[in-house]
Amino acid sequence: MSGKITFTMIKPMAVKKGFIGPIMAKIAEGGFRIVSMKLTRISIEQAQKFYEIHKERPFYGELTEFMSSGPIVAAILEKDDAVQAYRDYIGATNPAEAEAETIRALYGTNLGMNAVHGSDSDENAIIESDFFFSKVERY
Ligand code: FUP
Repeated sequence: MSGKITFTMIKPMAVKKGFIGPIMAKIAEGGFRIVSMKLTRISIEQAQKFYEIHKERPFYGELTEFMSSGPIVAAILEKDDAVQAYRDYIGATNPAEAEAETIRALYGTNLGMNAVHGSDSDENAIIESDFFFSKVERY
């Protein structure tokens, strides 16, 4: 059975461009309920840990530098089949290839600065949620 939660981040460039409001509105419009949310900033070490799965990829350095370059919004979202529903809703990794009206198509800058993160499995949704939020920060 598919899980009910997924984890998202609004990435630094989207925060810098003033897209927190429009992205949160779009998330609400998509029927995702906010379980937890915070405006925060991660260190390069935290970014390296969060993206450890991509350690061997050529873009790892650039990705972790970018993700620690400014504030982000972290959130846990709830919906039936949340992981897949949210991945469909945000669109392809590269905003240029993302379907029209998806969050990445609307608010992404380029492949690296693609507006938002979305968990890729139920297992990672739990790991990523635990990375940012304690039990008492969930509603
Ligand atoms: P996604 O699951 O859609 O977030 O995509 P991936 O897990 O493949 O990639 C994670 C992040 O690495 C992306 F959000 C952006 C970045 N990335 C690059 O910067 N270059 C690439 O070639 C692929 C991904």
